[in-house]
Amino acid sequence: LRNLSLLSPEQVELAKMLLEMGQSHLFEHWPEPGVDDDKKRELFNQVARLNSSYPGGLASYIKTAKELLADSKAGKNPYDGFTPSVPSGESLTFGDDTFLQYEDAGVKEARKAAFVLVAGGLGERLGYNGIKVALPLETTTGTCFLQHYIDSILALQETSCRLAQGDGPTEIPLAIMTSDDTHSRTVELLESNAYFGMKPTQVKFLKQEKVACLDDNDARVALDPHNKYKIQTKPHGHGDVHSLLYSSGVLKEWQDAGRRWVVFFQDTNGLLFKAIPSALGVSATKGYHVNSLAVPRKAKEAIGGITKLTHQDGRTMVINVEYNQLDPLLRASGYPDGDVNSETGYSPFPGNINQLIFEIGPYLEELTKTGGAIKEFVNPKYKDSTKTAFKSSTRLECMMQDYPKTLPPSARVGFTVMDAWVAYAPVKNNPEDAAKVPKGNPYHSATSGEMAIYKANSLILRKAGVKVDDPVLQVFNGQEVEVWPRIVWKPKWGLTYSDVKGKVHGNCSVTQRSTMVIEAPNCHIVDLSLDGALIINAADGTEQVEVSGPLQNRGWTIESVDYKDTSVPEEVRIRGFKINKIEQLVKP
Ligand code: UGB
Repeated sequence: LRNLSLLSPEQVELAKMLLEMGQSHLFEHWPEPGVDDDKKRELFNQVARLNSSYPGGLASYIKTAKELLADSKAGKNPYDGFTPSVPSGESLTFGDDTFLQYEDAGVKEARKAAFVLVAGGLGERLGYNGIKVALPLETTTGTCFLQHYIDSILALQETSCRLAQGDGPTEIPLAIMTSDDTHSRTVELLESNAYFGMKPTQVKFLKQEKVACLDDNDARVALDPHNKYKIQTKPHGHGDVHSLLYSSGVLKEWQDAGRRWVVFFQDTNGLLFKAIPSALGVSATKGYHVNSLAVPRKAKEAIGGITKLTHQDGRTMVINVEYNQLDPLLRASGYPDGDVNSETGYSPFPGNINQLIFEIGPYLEELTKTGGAIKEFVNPKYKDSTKTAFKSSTRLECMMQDYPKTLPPSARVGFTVMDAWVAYAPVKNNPEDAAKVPKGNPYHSATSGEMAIYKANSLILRKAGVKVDDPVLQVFNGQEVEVWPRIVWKPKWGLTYSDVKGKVHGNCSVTQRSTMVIEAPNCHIVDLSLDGALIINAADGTEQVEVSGPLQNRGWTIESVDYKDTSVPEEVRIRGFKINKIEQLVKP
């Protein structure tokens, strides 16, 4: 109390709130006024930040924490009363007529979309020291994820706005959620690369704040073990994106500008823009308020499963159930074997890839009610079975895909399943963990992420009529992968399957050892037979370039690299190979 005079009136109110919420330990140890006064004020500045960055403030955080910790101690299952069943959604086959119709509809709709990249996570599972969006998605061109995302959005913008002939919005905005762990490096990556061609005003940063850690079941806020004037904090999870879009006013701004869709995506999926146009088409055609993109998922694979949950009281929802909860939920609900593959070789529950498309109107309406707060969870690691003490402090967490949990049953929540080869190749696992993934399940490593790009592009060209040789199997960093010809193109060349089909003519073929890089947006491939490396450089965008004939050279080869070899840069080591550029033909 003697210290109260050090604080501003707002801080005094916060101190009272903390006392009421059982947090007196935060300042009980304070020495008399005159000692460490600045540090005491600093603690309250931090309290004010924690209070203002959480919907409902710190009091609400502590109250929810107490409830969730009590539920966790009692072993309460969050899915109590719910029975899981297989939901029905739209299932697309890449390249067929239905797919093409959706793709067409999606491209037209895209100019009314806004994109949101959640990139606040450091990717501890990957064990990479930099920010994940700076990693190359493939090392043939070295294009990083962030550049590829921006190239894709700009390609969508160009095509979509051209089709609209000047009607409605002309720019597609991008919001990037960062955190203290990633913010400055993300800004720097953009600034040092002229925003990869996007206007700086098109990009908005939303920085998420960490939340207070908790020491015990009474939700006593944890002080930093090395600084008794600082509250220990940890990330709250990607679910923060909703409250940030709401509190920053960005969502409202987008709606006022006539936008209709928000498309959320994660930091390292080099395939996702091949799936976005058609998925957006599904949202627009079916009028989905929420559309989750999904892929067939192997039972127990470490991605969430999209599940229909029916409550005893009749409520139903279609929601992602995290992989560690799906199996026990099934076992407790009359599926004694839990999460197992069906005769298709996949789990009947499609895998959530956390690429979500929301319709802005209903989304903003819901956030106006909730302030963007979504259902949280807590995952304390207890010292023993009495569940009275934690091994280390815990905190509340939230996930962006839990947004539909608060929606009324009238909300139109759907999903779109697409083959994984064309929609999902994240880079999440380090080489050691990836090598331990059960055979047949995806590695989700830098190795598999890069090989997936070549496979998808090869298969798309095959569908478009090119004779592409079969892949060979090779092992890199202990992972056996299919090595297809290294075919890479810029989104402005082949944004959609229709674009690709329209630019490939006659009898074309590509051998397995070949590399083909297409940068020129208006390049046509005519009767080309390639055996080696061919680089088609970006000419003036409008200029038509034609590439044809038999082309042969020594090409580019792939050389194994050991991930333990620290003389090789980390982004190369984590994929287990490097590209040796021996000989190539450069056009035009
Ligand atoms: N992220 C943030 O922006 N802020 C945070 O505080 C945390 C993360 P992870 P996760 O695609 O396979 C998700 O760590 O959370 C960003 C789904 O929950 O890569 O383990 C981060 O930068 C799961 O259902 O994934 O699992 C990254 O871009 C499944 O779909 C993104 O959030 C799984 O992804 C995801 O973070 C998957």
